[in-house]
Amino acid sequence: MTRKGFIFDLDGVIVDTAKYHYLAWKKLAESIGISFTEEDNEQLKGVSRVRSLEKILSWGNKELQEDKFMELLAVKNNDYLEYIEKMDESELLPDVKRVLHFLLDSGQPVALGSASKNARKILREVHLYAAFEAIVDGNDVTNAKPDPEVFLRAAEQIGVNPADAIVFEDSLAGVQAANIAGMTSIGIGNPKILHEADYVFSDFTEMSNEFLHKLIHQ
Ligand code: B16
Ligand code: MG
Repeated sequence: MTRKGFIFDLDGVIVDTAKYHYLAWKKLAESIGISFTEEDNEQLKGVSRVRSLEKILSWGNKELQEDKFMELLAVKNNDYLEYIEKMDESELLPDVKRVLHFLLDSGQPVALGSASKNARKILREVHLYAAFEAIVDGNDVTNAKPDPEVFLRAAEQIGVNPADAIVFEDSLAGVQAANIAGMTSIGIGNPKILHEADYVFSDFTEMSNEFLHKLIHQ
């Protein structure tokens, strides 16, 4: 048995912030005459803020000057921040705490690997900041998922080889990043979207402690 390490994505795995990203992107897209649906939002999950705006503009066949682009990024983030200012522990997704505490009680190193630049703020608001031995977020990486950089850095910081790292992810881009890194990928969400993952659970309530025990000891 080798030493394992567990890496959690944030948005969509620990907290359901996707709905807030959706509302903020929809408002922004529509303000510049681009329609934006929940299906569009699905394609932005795990995708960095800059890349998300680039995608929205390409869907609307629009190009912007650099300063306008930066202004819109700030507008979107300010709207998003207004939603997440009010977050508290009640917005943790079901059984996140059980899974996290099972791993911590079993002595497993646990890290966060998120594309979000707001990750540290959100973790503090839901009182989970101290649970993570390492936090790697959108401020620390230059390459967005599906590039494996965020997970490789997280594994390095908790001292585990990529092959011994297990990633929980809700986005296809994130599952692909974990796979490219050579890690075990566990999709949390829709199996149709996350079919490239090694395992998929609709949410953590479906994941037993026995399954976690097997991952630790395999
Ligand atoms: P921010 P994750 C990602 O977080 C979100 O899934 C994605 O929708 C968002 O655009 C990205 O963070 C950047 O977030 O604007 O807060 O920097 O799922 O990788 O935890
Ligand atoms: Mg996510």
